[in-house]
Amino acid sequence: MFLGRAASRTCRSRSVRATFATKASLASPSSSAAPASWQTLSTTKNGSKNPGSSSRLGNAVGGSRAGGKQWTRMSSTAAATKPVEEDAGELAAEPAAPAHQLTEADLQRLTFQRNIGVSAHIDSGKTTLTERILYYTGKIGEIHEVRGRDSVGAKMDSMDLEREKGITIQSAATFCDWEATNAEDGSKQKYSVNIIDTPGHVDFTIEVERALRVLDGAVLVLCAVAGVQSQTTTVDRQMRRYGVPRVSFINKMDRPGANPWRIVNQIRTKLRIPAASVQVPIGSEENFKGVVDLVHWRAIYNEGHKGIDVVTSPEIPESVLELAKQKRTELVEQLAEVDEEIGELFLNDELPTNRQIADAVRRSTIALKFSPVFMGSAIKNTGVQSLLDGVCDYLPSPAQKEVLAIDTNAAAKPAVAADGTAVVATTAVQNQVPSVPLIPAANAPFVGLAFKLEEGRFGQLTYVRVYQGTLKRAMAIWNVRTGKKVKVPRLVRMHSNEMEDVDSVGPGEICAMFGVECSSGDSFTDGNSNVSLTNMYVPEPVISLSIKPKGQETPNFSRALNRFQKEDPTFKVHIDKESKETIISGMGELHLEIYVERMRREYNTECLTGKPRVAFRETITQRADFNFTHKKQSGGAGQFARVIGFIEPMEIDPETGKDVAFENIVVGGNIPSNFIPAVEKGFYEALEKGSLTGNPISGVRFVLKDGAFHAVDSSELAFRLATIGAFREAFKQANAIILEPVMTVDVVAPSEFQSNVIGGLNTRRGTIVDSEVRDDEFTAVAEVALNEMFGYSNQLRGSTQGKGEFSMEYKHHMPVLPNVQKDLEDAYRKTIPQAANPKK
Ligand SMILES: Nc1nc2c(ncn2[C@@H]2O[C@H](COP(=O)(O)OP(=O)(O)OP(=O)(O)O)[C@@H](O)[C@H]2O)c(=O)[nH]1
Ligand SMILES: [Mg+2]
Repeated sequence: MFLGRAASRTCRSRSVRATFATKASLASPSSSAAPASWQTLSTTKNGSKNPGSSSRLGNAVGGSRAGGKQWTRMSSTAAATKPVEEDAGELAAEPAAPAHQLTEADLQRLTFQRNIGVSAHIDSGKTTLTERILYYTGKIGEIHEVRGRDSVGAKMDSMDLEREKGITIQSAATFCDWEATNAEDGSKQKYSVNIIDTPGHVDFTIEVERALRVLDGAVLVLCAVAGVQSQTTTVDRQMRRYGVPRVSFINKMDRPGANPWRIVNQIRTKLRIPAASVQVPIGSEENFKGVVDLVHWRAIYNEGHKGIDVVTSPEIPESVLELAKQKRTELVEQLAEVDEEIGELFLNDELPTNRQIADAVRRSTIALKFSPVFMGSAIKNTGVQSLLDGVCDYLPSPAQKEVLAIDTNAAAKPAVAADGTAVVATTAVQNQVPSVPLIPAANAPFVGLAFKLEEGRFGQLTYVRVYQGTLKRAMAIWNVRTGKKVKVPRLVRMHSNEMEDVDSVGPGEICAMFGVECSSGDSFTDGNSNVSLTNMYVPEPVISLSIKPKGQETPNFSRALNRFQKEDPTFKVHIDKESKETIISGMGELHLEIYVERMRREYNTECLTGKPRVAFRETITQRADFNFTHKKQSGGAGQFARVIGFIEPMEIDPETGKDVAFENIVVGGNIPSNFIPAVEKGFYEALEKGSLTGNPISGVRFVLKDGAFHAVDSSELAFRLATIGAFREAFKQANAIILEPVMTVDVVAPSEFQSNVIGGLNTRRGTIVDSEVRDDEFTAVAEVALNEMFGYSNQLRGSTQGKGEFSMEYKHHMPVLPNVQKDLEDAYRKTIPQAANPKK
């Protein structure tokens, strides 16, 4: 498998004292603020800055645009959804004024609620950290480790496979109550916290994607030795995509070689987020025993069984006093760059109070301008409670996160489906810019998003984020996509794989419903409003393999595949038209391996699989015109359609993620408008299979300029077939090429194996894009074609005495070398029947 778990998951580095490098390059407060990429997300719509409040708990803003985040519109890829309605167009509408107001009771509830995700690179300790959170909040009675000796396993890794492999495969949701301590007066305040622990492995990236789609804030976990790793960057991208503010947590401070300052610097330089530590460690490596809280200027230690007692002291240990002073100054300097109030004080040479610093951290974090950095060791039960306090202090409540929905009335007229129900054209809706603000008021009309599905013992379990209004058991709700009315038979709150029945769930909450059939990404309303939430981004599969059951095929085979496909939009199943084989596709070998194993365990279906194949694509490199007539006369009504236009290469649109487009510029009614959807349909159909290798085609814009029709013989079918014919002809003239997925490969190994590792990557035609040597360990980052990566796990194990680890993720598709293209085309030609093969 691709995930290099050759080495043990524990640290291997030699004991090296943390060196407190302090070369944070801070610009003066008057100079430019946040780096461009981070700033793009923090631009306020109304131009105002820092809308937070001065109270410790923040101002639940009830409909005003707290944080002023720029909405990042996402839609699924073109291949996944085909336009149904013509010209729905983008209506760049300004957000409307909210129709509902928050009541006092809403504010009381929402102010003390947090919805957070725990996300990071693989193995950084997310599940271990979540286990501590559940223990300290009283949700579980005892701590069990991931791969612990007691073989029980962590609460959030509930699947047998997760416990055996020691990795998280599915994200798990839970909720708990945390009594946050007010650092100023020691008073306690209860917060309700919904948590989703996500997997780190990129093969299960959709789990992170959908969690971040519905969460208000996140904890970005980093390893104190490895720092920012490749999946950290991926998770960072996902957080930006959905405008999720984050606090950073440098975990594994007990590891030899732990150096939090190097990691803070990496957050600034590699992730380009203005960040500063709000803590300084007391002791290091095996002597790490607490932190200095730089904001409230006190020492925090963990004592008692599993660190359950938090002991604070105004005495800062002498050994870290100087460093703490210096780091508090650095924190203020960094805040001065992103926060107006601190900036003013800084310019006037005034020192901010603890309260002013805390308020600025919260304001700038919620406004996506800053990430406060906490540190600790989950495994050694140190620093987790102060992180939880930080989540309550600095991350937004559901009322502080702007949520905009799409007005489906404006998007498209509903079409009528075969069963007579009204169907709103999905793509037309998804192409709209969301403009209707949703207000988490309990009395407002209900609006929720189904973000995850699971086949449960009692039917489909649908995870829902309630954005507006209240979801109640036995209530009738409308699926906006299908127009169907459904009843909610059962409503539950999830605690990993356990559930608790509830009668109603308020806005800002995460829950699950039983017995409601729908798809992932569907929006629900109570029928009183016609709004829809944008769906999440779904990456395309990069690898596939053929699969068949061992022995006789039973209904369980297709039952399992259907279920997995419905639950996981990155897992796809199709029957190859030529070979008649069942092909499964996914995000990586591990992804597919897990499903094959689950078929054996959960469906008693042992399967045989073929060699994994890379998901090639085809594209064009130059424009080609077409003028194609489809004509058939065989007695009765004939078929006639002519299409004229061109196809040309198209770059991916960074905003929509689409790299195929259909454009209609026909004037004068040469093709009546009722036939245009058929032309569009034909274009998308033609994209499904390229003529070079039979793989899907991407990167093409189809422009329909002109055509002709016949009053009697023209039909939708004729125009669809004419378009397919036109596309195929033009494709031949457009200098088509084959693209292959290229992966970013991240290898970590002891330094003595560096040349072996680099040599190994070179022989696989890899390009080294980054490398870092620290103490006795190094990281190499390379870009390698996925096709070259088969068997790398064994090679790495062999060349590093089992001590190297690697992970990889999809970067982009790149053209294959000419000789590879020829081989692939020859191989494809041999598989297709003679008639379809003009060269033979
Ligand atoms: N030294 C040290 N090891 C830790 C710490 N936290 C977690 N670990 C270890 O790191 C390994 C991975 O921990 P997990 O909690 O499964 O990490 P994860 O991020 O949930 O992993 P995935 O979900 O598979 O991405 C386990 O062996 C843990 O015991 C820590 O604070 N210090
Ligand atoms: Mg985990």
